[in-house]
Amino acid sequence: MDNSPLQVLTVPTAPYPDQRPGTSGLRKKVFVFQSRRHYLHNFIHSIFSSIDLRDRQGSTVVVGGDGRFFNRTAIDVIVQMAAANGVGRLIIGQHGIMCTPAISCVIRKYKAIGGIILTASHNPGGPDGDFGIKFNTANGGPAKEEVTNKIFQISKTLDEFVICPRLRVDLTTLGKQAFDLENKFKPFTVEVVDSVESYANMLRNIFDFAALKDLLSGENHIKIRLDAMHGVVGPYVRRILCEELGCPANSAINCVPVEDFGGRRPDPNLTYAADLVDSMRDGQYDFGAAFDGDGDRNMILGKHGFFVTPSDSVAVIADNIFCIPYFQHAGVRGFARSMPTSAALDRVAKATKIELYETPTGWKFFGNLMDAGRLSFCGEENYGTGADHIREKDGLWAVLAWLSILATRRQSVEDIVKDHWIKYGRNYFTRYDYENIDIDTACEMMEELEIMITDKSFVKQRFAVEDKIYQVEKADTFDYTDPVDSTISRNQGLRIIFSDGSRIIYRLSGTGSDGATVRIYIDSYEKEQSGVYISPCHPCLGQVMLASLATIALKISQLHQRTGRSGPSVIT
Ligand code: VG1
Ligand code: CO
Repeated sequence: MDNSPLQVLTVPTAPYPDQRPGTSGLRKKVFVFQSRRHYLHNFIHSIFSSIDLRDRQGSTVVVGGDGRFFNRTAIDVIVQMAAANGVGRLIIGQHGIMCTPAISCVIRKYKAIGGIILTASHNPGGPDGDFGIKFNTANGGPAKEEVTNKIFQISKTLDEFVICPRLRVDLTTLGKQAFDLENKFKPFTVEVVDSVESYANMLRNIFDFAALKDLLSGENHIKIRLDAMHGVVGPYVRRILCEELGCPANSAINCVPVEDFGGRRPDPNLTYAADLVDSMRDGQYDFGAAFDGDGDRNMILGKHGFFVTPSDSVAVIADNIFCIPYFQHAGVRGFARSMPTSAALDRVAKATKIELYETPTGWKFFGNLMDAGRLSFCGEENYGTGADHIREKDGLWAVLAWLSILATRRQSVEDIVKDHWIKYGRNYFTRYDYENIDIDTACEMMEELEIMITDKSFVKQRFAVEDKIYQVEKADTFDYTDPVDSTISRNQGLRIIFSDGSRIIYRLSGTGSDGATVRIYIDSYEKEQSGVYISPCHPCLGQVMLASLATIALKISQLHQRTGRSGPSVIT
């Protein structure tokens, strides 16, 4: 065996103009990574170069992914490039697998300078699907815009990268591996860690596992069904819910991570997790949940597939937050939601006199508030829920939060949600996604809309659909000033707010890989205890209730005329 130190090579390369990270990382079709020479290398080099050399030398970095196609190839390259870039130690999940919340946890635990997460989250996987790279910083959260802008700038001018091409790491065996590098005094080490352990330990300190065990496997236990959608969360569900909390093995489905997620989109919503909803209809299970590819999102269902909208889910958890021991000890400093998320949480914040923050879409904005000790619990309409135990949204945490509420209240999911509506009134919410729209068409629409709605004459305009009339009260582009460091993030969505408090929001997604995705978010608030709002929660009731506003949203934007589409790709 050749024991000579590993050579560090400098390789010339040409920059790419399109490596701008989106809402959470860089996402592209797999073939882009495969077919464009050094596409992956360039981006990884840009990440390392964005970190000051003094911080990078000898530092610890965490690496893991959701197991999708290209994950393994990417990790091999990252290891070789981390070594060449002066990183001292890599901590990698066994087999290169680790869910996004666990990576956030491990970054914090080992005081790493950051982590690289190989995932395109809920986007499809496999050779024809998407691949993605998220970069998280020392707080465990997604890199802030200042950092992602720097990465992008570097990627546009890069002309070489460094790599240790002969370095080979074994990701199957737990433990440390050390490598001697040419011109380096200290060996470069790779520590392959159990992907679940640190994260499970953390959860044990947040929740009352004895109470959860009783709920799930005690004498009067409830029956649950969890769908990991062949994403990374499967092994976590098995170890924590089945082995430790005693759920029977058949309560967890699709728990083996596969490279193409079984050909399905690992997106926990009523469209892509329809199988779970169907399997719950006959009332066999009291509680159901699904997760996305990288395990940071969750969808919550009650018996018979009763659907809890993510905006309601965050409000209900907030209202029952002291069912979770962590908050009994740590207290609650603040709540937050992303701007397009319904205002259900605001009502809880008001009633409990807890500060409420409204941020742009994307978890990085919450992280800053958490680091400053101003935020404890938050969520997004897009199936993201989480707290300040880490700096990412956390799918399994949300499930254990709900189960803690069930264990304390011993009521059904449906009763808990209905009680909530009776107490606070109900926020209806729906979202239309138009995927794969021509980028120029989408940008032109947003620009024209902005001009139109920010014109003084737009306020007070009335829109009528059938017998309903809505009058514009306020319209603007959402610009956010971070309350901690005063950083301003502009153009985070266009808002039209009507005099009855209902809203229409237009926003371009930052996570697609092909063309543009236009999102239209619509919500309204109903305080009266009419028959409608206590009637069984039909998953689509929000859509029915908000149909007039949707018509107005399409009329104002002329989206169908502009794009030739006759309807959205997905309705939430
Ligand atoms: C979407 C969601 C947002 C989420 C982001 C990353 O962003 O709307 O709530 O934080 O994805 O989630 P966008 O820009 O497409 O609307 V994940 O699970 O991809 O890390
Ligand atoms: Co995700």
